Parts: sequence; structure tokens; C-alpha cells
Amino acid sequence: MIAKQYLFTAIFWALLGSLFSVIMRIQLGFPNADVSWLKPLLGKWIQDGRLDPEFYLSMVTIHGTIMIFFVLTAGFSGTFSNLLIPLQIGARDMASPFINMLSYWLFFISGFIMFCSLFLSTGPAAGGWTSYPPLSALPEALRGSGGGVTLWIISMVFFIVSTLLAGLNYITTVLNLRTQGMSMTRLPLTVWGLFFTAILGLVSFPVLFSAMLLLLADRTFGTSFFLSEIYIGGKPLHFNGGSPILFEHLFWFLGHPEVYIAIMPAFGITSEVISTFSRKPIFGYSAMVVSFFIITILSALVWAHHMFVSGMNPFLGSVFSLTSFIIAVPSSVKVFNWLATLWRGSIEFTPAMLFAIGMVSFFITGGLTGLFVANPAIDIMVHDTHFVVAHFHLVMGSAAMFGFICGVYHWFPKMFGRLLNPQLGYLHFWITFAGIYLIFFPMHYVGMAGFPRRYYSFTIFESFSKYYDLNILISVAAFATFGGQLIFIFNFIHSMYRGRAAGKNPWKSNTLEWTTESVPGHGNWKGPLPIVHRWPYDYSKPGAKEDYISQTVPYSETMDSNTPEDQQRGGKSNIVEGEKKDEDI
Ligand code: HEM
Ligand SMILES: [Cu+2]
Repeated sequence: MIAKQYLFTAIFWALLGSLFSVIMRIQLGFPNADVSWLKPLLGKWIQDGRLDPEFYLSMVTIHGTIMIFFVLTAGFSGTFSNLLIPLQIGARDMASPFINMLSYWLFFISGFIMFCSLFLSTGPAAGGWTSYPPLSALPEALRGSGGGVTLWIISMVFFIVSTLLAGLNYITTVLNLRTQGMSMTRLPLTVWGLFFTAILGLVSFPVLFSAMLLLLADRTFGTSFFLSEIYIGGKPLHFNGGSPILFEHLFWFLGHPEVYIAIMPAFGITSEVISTFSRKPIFGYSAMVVSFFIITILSALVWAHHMFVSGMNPFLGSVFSLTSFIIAVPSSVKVFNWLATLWRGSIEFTPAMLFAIGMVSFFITGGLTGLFVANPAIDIMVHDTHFVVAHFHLVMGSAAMFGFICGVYHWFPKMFGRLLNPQLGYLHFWITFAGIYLIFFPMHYVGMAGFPRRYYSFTIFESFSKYYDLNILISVAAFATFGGQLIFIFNFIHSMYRGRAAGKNPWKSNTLEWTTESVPGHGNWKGPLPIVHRWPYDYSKPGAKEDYISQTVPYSETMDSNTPEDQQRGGKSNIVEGEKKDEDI
């Protein structure tokens, strides 16, 4: 139930966030067009047929905030942690259903506050999703630095509390409520991904929390944590001694791990979907888990690669550059394992599988440019251009989003008892996949040509005029991609009521959630909890009757299909007696 609440809220925010990106693309693709027709939607933000420049900055800010925090953090991991952690580890519910509900409603309030900020007379926050001071700390800096930023900060405070509570709950559940036989080494990779996501959130969000409180103090109580001497109109303000760079450190200590918080659930989900629809065991299970672990640690050690041009000591730059390059290693391990799993599999192209493959594709193409921006010498050139926008949209925006959508296609039957229409799914996939490359690939070129991000218009720069066409292409592709999402929404709502009935295990999959009714009732399993005898990826085992063997099937029955190590153990079920008591018999 809470999973569905998170899902619906996430879809709402994703639509709104995309709508804002469409507004930005109208401006960037057609800077001279008359947009009076947007007046019914945007009201006073359209003046003389033009979009208000400061409102453009608000759009950038709110779009980024919504997409990263509301959709990919709370929406993504909230939906799948709540749905899958209990079902895949064989638990009746989360460790604390109450905290669970509380975290949803705190998230809801946080979103509500952000939504209200859209209606402020001075407009919503306009300092970017990073909300760097001084723009964010001085209410008089620009229109969107007024009440908008205050609401933005309050919203983030609610959001962070919600994320921390939720994370604690996920971790406790995974550690304590696994059913009999579900050792940590038999966890599906999705659970591993969600587990490490929760840990990473717990480590890094408190730092953002402190940054938010200090920023609020600078704004309202006249402290100067992040502000040093500032003159407005020749007159000095009373601040002195603070450092905006300090804010950057605090922000990016969350900000970088945040991109892994967004993408690690996608890693888990795609691993699972790729294994299921290649009908092959996942390649390198333990390497996958180890790379999750390494990524979790390293991602907290690379934050200053966002600050190469901030004026910090260049020596620090090399250190952070090195750690950033090292993080490419576990990432490549993952990609290698996905490809190796696909290799010679009997691949079944369900929509979920296509989105999983799309995710891998974006992760590769976007990840490659990560190597460019991790190198200070190159980053200094492309910093704050559309090159960076292209990089992070591919690797985090699109890849993580595809993981999310892949998960929705895959687990929709479990959530609603019905199947999504696959034909509409294919259409949705191809429009989105092609659309995203058409949007973000050309951005690398305009970025390298120097297009700065967060700029409202390029018309006064003579040298950019030859990129008009490319910008129009990007914008048109963005409109089409947005349109493609409406197909998905239609499919979603229609199939919820009219879709084909799904049955318990439509994908012939091994993990525990497929052993219970579709739309599991209260307590998840009607009878006793399932007992686990094997890891989740026994697909196409030689000698087995079918090409999948559920985790609940004891070893002895399908001796031939056991893994070599299992056979060494004599095929005995290796549940250690008394290892885990089933609390709920
Ligand atoms: C097809 C869909 C999307 C389009 C067309 C799009 C477009 C844009 C545009 C035009 C900008 C402003 C660039 C600038 O001038 O700095 C932007 C910024 C941003 N977008 Fe997207 N976007 C899309 C999806 C996403 C997704 C899924 C995410 C989730 C991670 C995302 C996260 C961001 C962030 C974090 C920023 C930076 C905001 C800031 O600078 O403060 N976007 N996007
Ligand atoms: Cu980073």
C-alpha cells in the first residue's frame, strides 16, 4: 500500500518535473518565438509574449529538485523498498510499519510545501538545485531568492527527515526480518541495491541537513556561515568571515552520493530483470555485491570533483580526480556482468527487459563522459556547460529513470494483479529511448562549443548562432519524449482496471515475491512464510525440469541443477539449524 502511495506520488512529480523541462526547452529551442499561448498556464510569468528570465531559473531549480529528490530518491527507492524488501526477503511487513507511514507523509508534506512555492508572488526558488549561496542566502539577491528559497529549505528539511526514517527502516528490515534460509548471500540483487542505497542516504543526508539549517540561519538570523563581505549597490552588508565554499563542500558531500542513491536501486532492478529474461544466472553475483559495497564507500570520497573550478587547492583536485576515476572500476564491473549475463542468453524482449537494456546503454554512454569531467583539465573547459548537463542526464537522469520504469513494468503485475499492455510498452520504450539520445547526445556538442547551462537565452552570442538548429532538434525531441510518457500513463491507468489478469508468476521468476498471490494481502503470505533453499538466479540449470527453479525449491529435488559448490556439499540444503527462527509460524 505504501509502495503504491510512493509510486503515484512519484509519477505525479515526474510529470510535473518533465513539464518544467519542456518549458525550458521551449525557451532554449525557440528563444524568439511568441509564447503568449502559455499564459493560461504560467500567468504573469509570461510578459509581452516572453518567458520571464528569473522564472526560467526557477524552472531549472524546481525541475532539478523534483527529479532528483522527489522522483529518483523518495519515489524510486520508496516504491521499490516498500514493495520488494519484505516480499523478497520473506517478511510479513517492514520492521516498523508506523515509521514507514510516517516517512511517506513527511515526504508528502515536503512535496506539498514545494508545490505551494510555485504560487508565491516572488516565484519559487531560483538558485539551482544546488542552491549555492550567496544567491540562496541573500533574500534580496534576486526574486527567486525570497520566500521561494525559504520554502525550498523547509521542504528539504521535511524531505531529509523522511529519507532518514525510511532508510533506518529499510536497513533494519533487511538485517532482521529475513525468512528462514534467506542468508545475506542469497539476497536478490535488488535488495542489495536498496540496502546500500539506504546506508548511503543515512551517511550523507545528515550533512545536507546541517547545511540547510546553517543556510536558514544565514537567511533569517543574520549569521554568516556561508557569506563573507558582500556589497550590494556599493553598500556593504553586515556579513563577514563566512565561506560559500564551505557550503559547496557540505552540499556535495550529499550531492555526489545522491547520484548513487538514485542509481543503485536501478542497478539492482536491472540485474534482476536481465537475469530473468536472459534465462541465465546473473554473472558474478558476489562481484556485484562487492561492487555495490565499494561504490557506497567511494561515492562518499569523491564529492569535490564538482568543485574543480571553485578555487580550492589544485592538489585536492588531483586527489578527488583519482578517487573519481577509481569509481569507474566497480561501475565497469557491473556493466561487464550485465553484458556477460546477456551473452548467449535466450533473451526475451519484454518491455521491462528493453528498459533494463536501455538503462545499461545510458549508463555506458553517460558514464564514459564521466571520465572526461573527472579530469580537472577537461572539466575546467566544460564546467557549467551543456556538456555536463548531457553527462548527468544520461548517466543519472535517464539511466536511473529507466531503472525505475523497468521496475514498474516488471512488478506492475504484483502490485495490481494485471499485466501492462506490452505493445504500448514497446511503443513507449522506443519513443523514450530514441528521444533521450536525440535530446542529450547533441548537447555534448553544444556543450563543447561553450553553451553555458542555466542561461536563459543565447541569442546575443553571435558565436552560438550556428547551433540554433541543433537546439531546435533537442527541443523537438524533448516534446516528443514527453508525449511518449503520456502513452505510459494511459497504459498504466487502463491496465490497472482492464489489463489481462497476471497470475502468481507471469515472468517465471525465482524470487520469493512470485510465490505469493498477485496483490499480496495483509501479511504477504497467507500460510506460513516461505523457506529459502537456494540463491535467486537458478535459471536454465542443466537437468532441471523447467528453466527456472524458485528459491523455495529444496536442493535435493533437483540435484543436477545445483551449482557445483552445492553439489560438493552433497546437495544438502545448507540451512544452518537454528540460524534463523521464523517468528511468524
Ligand atoms: C527528457 C527529460 C528531460 C529534459 C528534456 C530535461 C531538461 C533539462 C534542462 C533544459 C535543464 C536546464 C539545463 C541548464 O540550463 O542548466 C535541466 C536541468 C536539470 N535536470 Fe533535467 N531534463 C530531463 C529529465 C531529467 C531527469 C530524469 C532528471 C533526474 C535526475 C533531471 C535532472 C536535472 C537536474 C538535476 C538539473 C540541474 C538543475 C540545476 O541546474 O539546478 N532532468 N534539465
Ligand atoms: Cu559527483
